[in-house]
Amino acid sequence: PFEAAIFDLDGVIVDTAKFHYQAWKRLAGELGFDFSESTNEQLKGVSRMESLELLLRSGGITDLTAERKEELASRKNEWYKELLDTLTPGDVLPGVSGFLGLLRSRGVRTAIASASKNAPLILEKVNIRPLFDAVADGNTIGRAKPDPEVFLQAGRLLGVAPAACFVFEDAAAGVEGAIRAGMRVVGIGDGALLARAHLTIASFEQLEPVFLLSHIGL
Ligand code: B16
Ligand code: MG
Repeated sequence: PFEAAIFDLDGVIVDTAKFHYQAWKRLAGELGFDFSESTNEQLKGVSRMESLELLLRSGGITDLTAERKEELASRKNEWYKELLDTLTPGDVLPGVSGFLGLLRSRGVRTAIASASKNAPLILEKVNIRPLFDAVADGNTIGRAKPDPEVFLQAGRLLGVAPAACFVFEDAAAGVEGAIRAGMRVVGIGDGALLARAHLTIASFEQLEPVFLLSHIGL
C-alpha cells in the first residue's frame, strides 16, 4: 500500500520550467548562440551548475574559468528570480491542489522533492507549502537528480519507506532518480520522454483522481 506521495516542483506543481527555459535562452543569446526547447529538455530536473555545463556544451563553449561559470549561473538566476516574482497562487497547475487535498484526506503523507534552491521561495509565492508535510530541495541535498538522494531524503523526512512512496515527475532525470530510490513513478507530460515511468499522464488536469487512486491502489 502507498503511504506517501512525493512531488517534483518545477513543471509538476507550478510551470516554472518555462521560466528556467526563458532565462537560459537569454543567457545563450548573450553568449551568441541559440538554445532550443529540445536541448532544454535535458536541463529539466538537473542542478543549476550542471544545467549551465549542458548549455555551454550545446553552444560549443568549453574554455570558461570556474569563476566565470559562477558569474553566468548567478546572472541566469537573477533573471529567473525576476520571472518568479510574477508568480501568484493562481499559477499552481490545474488539478494539483485538489489532488493534494484528496490524498491528505485519505491519510497519505505529502512531500516536495526538488533540485531547486529556489523551492522555498516558489512554494511561498504560490502559497502551497501548507499542503506538504515535508520539503527536500536543492538547499538540503548534495547530489542532483538522477541521483536518488532528494527522493530518499523526502521519504526519510516523512518516515515512509521507499517502496511505499509514489513520485510525480516531469523530467527524465527525475524519473530515473525516483526509480533508483526504489519508488514508483508517475510521469507528467510527454510519455515518449518519460518512457521509464510506471505510468504517464498528460497533466493533472487530465487526471481523474479516483482513477489514479485506484491505479496506485490507495
Ligand atoms: P535552481 P525540480 C529543478 O527543479 C529544475 O527542473 C531544473 O531545471 C533546475 O536547474 C533545478 O531545479 C535547479 O534550480 O537554479 O532554482 O536552484 O524540477 O527538481 O523541481
Ligand atoms: Mg521538474
